[in-house]
Amino acid sequence: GRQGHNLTFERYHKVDDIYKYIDHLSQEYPDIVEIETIGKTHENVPLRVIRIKLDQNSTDTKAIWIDGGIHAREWIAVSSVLYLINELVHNRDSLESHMNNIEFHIIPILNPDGYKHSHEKERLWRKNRSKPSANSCVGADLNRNWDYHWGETGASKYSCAEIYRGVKASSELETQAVVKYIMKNPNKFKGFLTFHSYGQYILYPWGYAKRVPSDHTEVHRVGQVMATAIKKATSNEYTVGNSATLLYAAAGASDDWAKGVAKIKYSYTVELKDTGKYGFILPPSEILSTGKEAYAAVSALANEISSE
Ligand code: ING
Ligand code: ZN
Repeated sequence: GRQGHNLTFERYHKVDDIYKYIDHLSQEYPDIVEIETIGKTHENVPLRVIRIKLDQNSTDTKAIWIDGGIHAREWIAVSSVLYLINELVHNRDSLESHMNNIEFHIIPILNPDGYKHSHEKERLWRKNRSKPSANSCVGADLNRNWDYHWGETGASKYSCAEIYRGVKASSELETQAVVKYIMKNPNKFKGFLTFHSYGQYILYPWGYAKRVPSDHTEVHRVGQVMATAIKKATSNEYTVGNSATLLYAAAGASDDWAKGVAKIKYSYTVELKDTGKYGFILPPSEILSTGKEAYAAVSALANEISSE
């Protein structure tokens, strides 16, 4: 396209277009964007973190982790994180000042193999595309693979299951890449947001059991601040609460790992639109407004974190 990439917020994009957009970012905004390849998938696709720091002179090094597309069929999570990136780089001069002090470490598509499969073969595919052995089914659920109470409630040991936990904790390349990256500098990260769909929830640990962390009062309050910011942006309601209580217990989710192992205080799973009318097959006409919700949540979290 005219701008050196084909990305729009009018439709869902294939992996190649998304990667071209990422390449374009580092060329167009070399002063604020840095790209790092942190690993590769089973199908040899690179996993790239996009680091955005709007004020390079800021000495404040608080960081927020953001990922989308850990589940293949949740396309809106990918496009919303792309929207967020686009907002940060394009409107850098008009954004609220607290956005300047935060480093954003972003992976818009954490499960590109699964996403590709969902685009080309099975729309409702959830897992990645790894194959642990000749007689096993394809795919592990990347949100059951993390090394914190791994394999307990709400995860399956059967490779054919939708919620297959993997052969062991952190068995999957996508999980390993993120763990290695965050654990190089865990203290730097004050927030962790993983975008999913659907349901319109802001969920916080623990997922492994109906238990809440000792600092849940503050974690809940900041979740509520994000929900309020979303409401202000689009008038949509997001419900805030503990994931195991609001949805179901599920061990091995990434937000549990982020809080339990990396010790990132503000760790959330955000379930984007909708509440069930279209579910995973959200029409492309919803991309822009859902992106605005993701941006509102991130900006609210950044504000809380920068003033803490
Ligand atoms: N939902 C999440 C899942 O992995 C979740 C919900 C997150 C449950 C964290 C427990 C802990 O099942 C989707 N849509 O994938
Ligand atoms: Zn999901």
